[in-house]
Amino acid sequence: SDALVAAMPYNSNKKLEHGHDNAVLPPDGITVKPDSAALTASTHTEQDGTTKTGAAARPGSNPANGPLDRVRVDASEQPLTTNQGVPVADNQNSLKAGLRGPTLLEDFILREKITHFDHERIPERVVHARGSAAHGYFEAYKALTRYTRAAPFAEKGKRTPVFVRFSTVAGERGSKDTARDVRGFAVKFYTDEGNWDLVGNNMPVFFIQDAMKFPDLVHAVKPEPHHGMPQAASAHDTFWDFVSLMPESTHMLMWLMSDRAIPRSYRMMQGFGVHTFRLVNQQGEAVFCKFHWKPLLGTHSLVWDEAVKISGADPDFHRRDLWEAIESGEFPEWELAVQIFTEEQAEGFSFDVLDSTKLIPEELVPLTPVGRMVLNRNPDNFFAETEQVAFCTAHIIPGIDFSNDPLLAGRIHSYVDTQISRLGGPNFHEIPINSPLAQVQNNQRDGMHRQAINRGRVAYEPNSLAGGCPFQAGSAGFISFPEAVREDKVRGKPEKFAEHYAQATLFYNSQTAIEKAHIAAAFRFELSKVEVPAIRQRMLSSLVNVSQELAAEVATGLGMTLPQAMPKAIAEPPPPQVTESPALSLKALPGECGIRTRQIAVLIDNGVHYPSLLSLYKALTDAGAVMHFVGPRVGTFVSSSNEQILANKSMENSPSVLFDALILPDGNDAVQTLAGCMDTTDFINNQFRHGKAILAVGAGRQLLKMVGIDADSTKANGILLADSSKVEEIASTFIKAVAAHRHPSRDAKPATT
Ligand code: HDD
Repeated sequence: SDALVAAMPYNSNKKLEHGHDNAVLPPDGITVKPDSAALTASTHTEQDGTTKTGAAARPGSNPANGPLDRVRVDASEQPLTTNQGVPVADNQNSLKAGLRGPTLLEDFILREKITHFDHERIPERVVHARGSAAHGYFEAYKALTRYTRAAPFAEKGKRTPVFVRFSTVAGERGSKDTARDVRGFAVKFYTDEGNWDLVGNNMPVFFIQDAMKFPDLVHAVKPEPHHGMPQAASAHDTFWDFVSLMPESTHMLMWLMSDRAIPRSYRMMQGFGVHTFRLVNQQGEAVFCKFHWKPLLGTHSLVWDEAVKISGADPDFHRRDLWEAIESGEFPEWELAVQIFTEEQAEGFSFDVLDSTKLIPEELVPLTPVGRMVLNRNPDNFFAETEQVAFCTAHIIPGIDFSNDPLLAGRIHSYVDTQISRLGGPNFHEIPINSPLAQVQNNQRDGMHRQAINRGRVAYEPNSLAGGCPFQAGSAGFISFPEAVREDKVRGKPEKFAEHYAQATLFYNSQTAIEKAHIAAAFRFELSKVEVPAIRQRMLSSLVNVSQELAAEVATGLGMTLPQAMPKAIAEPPPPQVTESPALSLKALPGECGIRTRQIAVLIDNGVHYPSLLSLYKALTDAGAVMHFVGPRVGTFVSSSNEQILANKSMENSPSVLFDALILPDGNDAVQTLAGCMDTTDFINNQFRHGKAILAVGAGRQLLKMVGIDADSTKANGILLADSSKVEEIASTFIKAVAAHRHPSRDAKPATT
């Protein structure tokens, strides 16, 4: 019979999968078990843009729609074969001499299958091993030809296909998504003039100034080499030992201890190219530039207690979130903005723009929006695409050039180099996800796993036998910006690199009170895990240089007295031009303040009040939320008026940290049974503690009372009460409360200042 089931993400890009009747249905409010005709009607193609809320992908605007077709494999209605294409008769039994006899060496089918399996794994990335990716496009708002000849910015409305991989840095491939960590934000633009990789992070600065220190940094943060612990965490002695001895890392530590390091979603974080790059126009004139990605959904984060609990409940939290959003047609979107400035301007700054531990405050150089990026298609195959994609900072195109940032210099080498061992040779550019849409022709030949079949007998230049082809492109090709250099060869740093604290202080001073409290709590937590007291002491003495207030709070949290400030590398630092920058707070980017894709849990049990539930369900799904009925178990429940409701989640398999908001529905019997269940208490308490919106309807109010929440006194803070007859009126208030993301005044630990 018909049942009320929660809105589930559905994949409109893919054909109906066998055995998944309901799973592919669109979240169009109440869904009833469909007949097969209705099911077919609700399956859409990717080109059918009207069925999705995001912008429709233009045919061909995803690289996977065209060139990748060549390598796509669909086994539907096909027989099983070996790798040589030989049909396999029996995939259950190896070839034996008699039913109970030895297996024969001759069994090439068994041996091929096992051999391939034995070599399925490739080395994981040495950093950023865990990640998730998606296809999409970049669209230019207007021509940027005044500054750059780079193909993606050639004209208004031009679309360039992209593949984007988000990642954590420290954890291994199978680690959790919600670790406190920097997030990678790597974009591959498949431009007309070759691939451009903008390999950035969700923080605009970095730990170190020179690539020479990168292996040290990574060795310090990775699990300690003697016992391989801790996984995906910086809260251990070797990390804090290293960074406390490297004051240049202090600014980045402020970002890492802030809520930016525990984003709510990849879709809700910024991206930064970090380094200063050059834009070069057709006339060869150059300006400096920094790249910024701004999420349309705004910047939102988890709270630490929530992040810790999510890592147990769903280690794939961010991967799932990105996947489900794209599958359901909620395409994440970012705006690309640039900070453009000249070399002369840069000379006047109190910091050096070649120093990756510094950002350029927006007050000094404002952001110019130049385009938007939409991710509208999930990969078909995780390994082939997400794992094998190779981002390299060396991949730039005409119109983009490097600066002399010494960190960037090391990266230009490192990325290509690492792919050679990770992907097994110099032909990694031929793996479909890495191959440019632009035609490749040169005299490079052979090597492991070569795919191209180069014709002719000429593989050298100059040649006459091939008419001189392929010929040099001259001014149509990539020309390095002819920067004049006349210096001594030295190992050293410019003077301004020695100033390590001004921007750490700028960052701290630009945070709201609650953000500051979270930073102090994060330092407290991380340093509390450090076992050697001298390391805690040294870090605290460095923090004194950032903020006396912050250092004192952390010291109190660790039961320590405040040490002397660490001596600075530069006695009289140049006075900073900017001392507060509101753009550095997460609050600066609230985003579209709706509730699209927000996950809302409704606790249910037998006897729940149906009409009020239905009304809320409709209002919230109409606003774009994803509703989940969560019961003491999964399966069907019966309302007080005898309707069936299907719980797709249980409190056991989906604790409340996975949801953005909670509804406690009306219905005396349901409330009585839920009240007798320990999971209910944890469920409500965590939602409350983490500052999420809660709506209690009718008898549902008793559940709040049961866990000791005085709803009347906290009314203003995202706790809403309503009678069953009034849910329609409360719905819009509840939507606002969910859209606020969090009600931090309820954040009891750490205490707000
Ligand atoms: Fe790096 C991966 C970002 C400094 C060496 N890095 C990697 C990825 C991102 C970044 C997003 C993952 C790309 C993907 O999804 O496949 N890295 C950064 C940023 C840095 C930075 C924003 C500073 C501004 N990295 C950095 C330095 C070096 C490296 C200084 C070495 C000198 N990074 C690598 C690497 C990785 C990598 C070893 C590991 C896997 C890979 O490249 O493909 O080459």
